[in-house]
Formats: sequence, structure tokens, C-alpha cells
Amino acid sequence: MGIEIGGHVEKVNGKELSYSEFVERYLAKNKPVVLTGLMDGWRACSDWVSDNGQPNLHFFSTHFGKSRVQVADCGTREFTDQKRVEMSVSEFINHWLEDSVEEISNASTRECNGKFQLYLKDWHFVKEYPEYLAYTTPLIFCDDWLNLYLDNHRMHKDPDTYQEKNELSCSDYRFVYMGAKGTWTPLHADVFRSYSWSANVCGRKQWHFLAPSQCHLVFDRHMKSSVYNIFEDVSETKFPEFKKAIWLECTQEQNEIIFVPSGWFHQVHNLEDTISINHNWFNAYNLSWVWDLLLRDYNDAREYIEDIRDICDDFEGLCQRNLAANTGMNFYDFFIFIARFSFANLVQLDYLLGNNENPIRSTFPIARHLALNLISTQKIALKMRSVECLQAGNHGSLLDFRDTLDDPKFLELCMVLCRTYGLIHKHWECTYDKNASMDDLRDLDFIKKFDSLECTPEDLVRFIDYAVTRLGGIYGGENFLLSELD
Ligand SMILES: O=C(O)CCC(=O)C(=O)O
Repeated sequence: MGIEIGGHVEKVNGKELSYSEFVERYLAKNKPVVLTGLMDGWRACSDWVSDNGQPNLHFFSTHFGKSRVQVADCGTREFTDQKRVEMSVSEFINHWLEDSVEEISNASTRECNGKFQLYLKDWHFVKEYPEYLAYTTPLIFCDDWLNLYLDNHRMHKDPDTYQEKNELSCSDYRFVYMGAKGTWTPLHADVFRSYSWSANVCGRKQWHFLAPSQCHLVFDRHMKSSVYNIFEDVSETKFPEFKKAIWLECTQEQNEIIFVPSGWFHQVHNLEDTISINHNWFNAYNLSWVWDLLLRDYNDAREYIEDIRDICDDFEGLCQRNLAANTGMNFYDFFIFIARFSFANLVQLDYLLGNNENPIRSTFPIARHLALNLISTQKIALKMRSVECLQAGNHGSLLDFRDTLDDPKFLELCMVLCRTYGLIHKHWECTYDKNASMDDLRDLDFIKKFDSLECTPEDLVRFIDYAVTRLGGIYGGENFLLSELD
């Protein structure tokens, strides 16, 4: 039984799309799009591609051959994903070259003749080779809280396995993918229900998308497991609604970037030998997707171990540990993340207002952006207020506001945020003096009052209220802030 295709993904010239148009038409509407014209001048597009348009495998072996990478065996399923093995880039390329001699796949019918096909995935290339500058992230994807944060802080520190030096494998969500024709990625929605963008440096990919409103159709009756491969015989007994799903199809060509919105299930096939660069990220527009997923995964984790609750010393702690292991972060991690990020927004806001005699005109877009960030975060903090384990007294210190202001990593986050929003809102130049800004901030009335050792969701809500009210006063009411939020 084939799948039903209901339409195709829109294709737009990215050079003619402003940041605010992209936000309005795709980010805020959570709608996929293919963008052309955004990869001009990327070093990856010349170094990584041979004159005949094929991946320059020799270049990878020569320059990056020693890197250890995760490689998926596309022919072997392991739980909900493909089996993964670790090897060096040189080993991976040797396999690729051996296999290509035998021409093992038939991508038009998406069948392999029983031999495995290897697909290099999730290579933290930028983290590993920061000097090489393979590409620059297009401006429309720069408001990336996840990677900006992870460049300076860890999302989750497992006290049992934490090692200061071994940070690469969980250090960011910026990846390189490389695979021969016929390699593929099973049906899934992205980590944390983040957005992703994926740029084809060479080769072509075929994507099939299912809108979030239809995603229940690919799950079993209990909403526990989802279809693995939409092109194999999907059991009607197990997935009774699958045949009702209506898919969007898209062929992504070389030098095109696809924007994958939050919560869209997708399956991807490499129609040719392909190299792609891909980032996952979230910001004010999809933060609620992250919280909703965490809450759902938390409830599942809890239900799963319910029968050992009575014999467990720290049942809640175990739930949070399992949540972090399965989802990549837990409630504490997420709260610390949104709190630090809100503080960084406030620091920038303070800097912005404190350095302009007449802030209204020149700083309006950036102030609005910061306010949008704060209000979207406050919405999540309001939901987190009712979570028992995050309430005052129910945990050790989550985050100390004053310590945060003294942490050099936090100052780095403030700087990078300042540079990023300076780039996005071109009329505003970031000449940031972090010491001055921190001193100003410490002098603010409400910071002086903020002397509790821990910051709870309740504190964060109040703290954002203060900032937004202050901003509303300066910019003439809260309407300017709220118009695009709901
Ligand atoms: O390119 C692939 O094989 C998968 C990429 C993907 O799923 C994504 O970018 O979300």
C-alpha cells in the first residue's frame, strides 16, 4: 500500500526573504519551506564537492580522517532507530568506497539487496573543527537558543558520568551527515521537538512530512510507538489509522536548505550520494513544544516505574534521571536553561536601554525581540510553577541569581546573544561592555531585592513581569510587545 501525497513543500528564494518575513510566514506558522540562495560562498560547497558534483571523500579522509563518528547501519533496526556503530571517518569512507564498487542500492524502489548501508550521522563537526569555518549559519536561523546556550553551558550534568573534558558528544546540535545513494533516516519528529534546518552541500534528498495535526495517525492505539518506515508494509492491526495520513513530499536539490518545523514527523532518503549540514534549534516561537514534550515524557517515565514507587527512596529523583536519559534533559535542566536565558535577555535589555538617550526609535525592534523572548519564557515558567519538584524547598538550589551574574560562562552567553541580535537587527550595533552592563544590572532595585539563594519558576515569573512592565513604560504600553505573540 502506498502513501497518499497531498502536496509539496513551497520553494522560496532565501535572498529575497527578510528575517521578519521568514518569522511571519514559516517560523510562527510552523510551516516547512525550501530555501534557495543561502549557501553562496560556503567553504564546504567547494572543499567537500568534487568537480563532477560527487562528495570529495578524499578531502574528508585527508583532513578529518581521524575523527570518531556515529554511523547508522540503514539495514538494521534497533528499537526506534537504526543500529549505530562508532568508527573513524577514514574507516567510514573506506566502507563507502568498497560498497560503491558493488552498486548495492536501488533508490527508486528504496530497496537494498540485503547488504548494510552506512550513513554517517550527527557529526559535531563545528565543535570539532571550530577553526575551519565550513559555513555560516544563515541569518534567519540565528535566533538559536539551544546552540547559543550549549556553547557556554551544559544542558544536563549527570553527576555519575560528568567529565569536564569529554564534552564533545553532547555539546551542541550542529551536525554533518554523509551517506551514499539509498541511505535513509526513519520516520521521526526531531529531538526536543525543536526546529531543524538541513542544507544539501551535495546530492539530493527526498523528504516526506506529516503535519502535527495528523501525527496521531502514525502511532499505535496506545500512542506509544510510531511507524518506523512509511515505505514498508505497515501493519494495519498495529497502526490502524496510518493509511489516513496525507503527506507532503519534497525533493531537496544541491545547495538548497529545508526548514523543518516543530513536531512534524518526517522520513528522509538520499537519492544520490549526499552531504548535508543540519542544526536543531528552538526559540520564543517553539519553546512551548519543548515543554509539552518534556511533560509528556515525564508522565511516561513516571508511569513506567510506578510499581516500584513504594520501595524507592527518591522516586521523583529517579523519574528526573530517567527523563534526562531518554529525552536529553529533565525539568531542572530546562528550568535552569530558561532562567539563565531570561537573565541574559534582561542583561541585554538593560544594556540597550541604559546606553541610549532616546531608545525608542533605534532600539524598538531589538527591544521587541527581547520582550517576545521574555514573555514566551514567562508562559513556560507559569506552567512550571505548578510542578511540585520545582517549588521552593523541594529541591537543592536550582539556580542562584547572583552567582549567575558572576559566572564567566554566563557573561559569554550575554555577549554572544548581543552579537546575534545585533546581526539580526542590522540597525543596532553591538558595542557591548559586559562589565558596565553587569554593574548596572546589579544596581537595579529589584536585583537588590532578589536576595533569595534559589530562583524558582515563581521567581522567574515575577522577575519577567518586572522587566516587561519596565519596558512597557519606556516603549509606551504593552501592546507593542504582545501583538505577535498569540
Ligand atoms: O538527512 C537526514 O537523513 C535526516 C535529517 C533530519 O531528519 C532532520 O534534519 O531533521
